[in-house]
Amino acid sequence: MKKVNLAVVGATGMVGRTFLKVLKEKNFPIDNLYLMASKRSAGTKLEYDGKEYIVEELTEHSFDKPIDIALFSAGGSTSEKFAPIAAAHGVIVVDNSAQWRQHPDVPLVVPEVNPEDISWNHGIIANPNCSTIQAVAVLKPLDDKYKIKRVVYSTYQAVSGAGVAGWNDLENGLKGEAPKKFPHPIAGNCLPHIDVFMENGYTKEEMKMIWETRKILHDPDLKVTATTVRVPVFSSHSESINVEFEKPIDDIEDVKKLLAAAPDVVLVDDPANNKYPLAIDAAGTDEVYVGRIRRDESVENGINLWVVADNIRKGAATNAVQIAEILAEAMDK
Ligand code: 25A
Ligand code: L14
Repeated sequence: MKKVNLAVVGATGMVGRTFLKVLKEKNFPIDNLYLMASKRSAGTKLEYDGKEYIVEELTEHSFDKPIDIALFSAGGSTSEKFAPIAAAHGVIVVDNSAQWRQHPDVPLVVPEVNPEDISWNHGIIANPNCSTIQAVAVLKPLDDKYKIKRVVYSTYQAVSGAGVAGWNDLENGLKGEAPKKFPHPIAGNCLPHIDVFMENGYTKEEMKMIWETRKILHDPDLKVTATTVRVPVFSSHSESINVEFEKPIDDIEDVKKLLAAAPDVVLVDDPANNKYPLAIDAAGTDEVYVGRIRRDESVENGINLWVVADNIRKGAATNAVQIAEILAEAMDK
């Protein structure tokens, strides 16, 4: 693979630091590495592969130098302003924010699900929402065989999704301190409120799961509903997914077989021995775990699933680095 000039925008954040970890673990072919963040963090020293790098302030001139790929995780407004500037300089941006995900010229990609969409990018590729990534990784092989009719998501999301501030709210809340990031205490609580409320009564996190599932599975009319809940867990999102299919499921064992064979999906489904996916087991790993697979006996062709993944790794950093790996490979040709 050709060595690429890589920029990490938002390098000091929770996701940004994880980019560096994952890049190293995967031995990503880097020539020059540039770390960028807000003015606040400019001058911060970060280590990559035994070398010290100084974080530079992101400006309109940051992409004047030759950069092939930029991994962005600096929030929506930063991506709104700077991703087009980078793209105009010939950089391919892999963006973690929600800013560009629904734009018709921007592919929304989970490499195990729709890698083919990478090729029609116009300089910006969107990384889906963490909750969506782990869901579609599991839904895709089932959709291929049984054709999904309707999906009901209920999520149990870790505080790390809300960055360092979310993490601190749980850590300090466990000591009895008042929350700063969330509107209510998260310790000993569940908050049915992630991102902002929209006019239809859903939260934006719920709507993102709905819109993004349709876009990634290439089914704009797919029936999807969601309730997203913040729970007092540090790392990894858990999800209950109820799915109804067009075609009959003759044998539930076939569903388990399909999922066991799905790329980067791990089947953990042995209830007799108390084995099912757990947030604390998924934390720090790159796979998507699925278990509690059973028929929904209230409908004709339905099943229930329990899906868990590390929201900062597969839900953000790892997925983006996987996209960058495919881009780097294509640059080789
Ligand atoms: O609008 P969105 O898309 O909904 O995104 C909103 C927020 O969600 C997070 C991200 O927060 C973002 O701000 N986010 C985005 N995508 C995500 C995803 N897929 C996601 N969270 C989960 N999954 P974040 O905390 O992860 O990252 C913020 C980074 O963005 C930089 N930034 C902000 N505004 C910027 C900017 N960079 C350039 N230009 C701008 N205008 C921000 O840098 C950070 O890197 P910073 O300098 O403002 O603040 C970093 C400070 O925080 C400390 N710190 C951060 N992480 C850690 C940490 N300290 C210890 N451990 C850490 N893990 C640093 O010390 C520094 O002071
Ligand atoms: O849209 O607060 O990717 O858990 C992911 C983390 C939105 C917020 C996204 C959280 C963000 C979410």
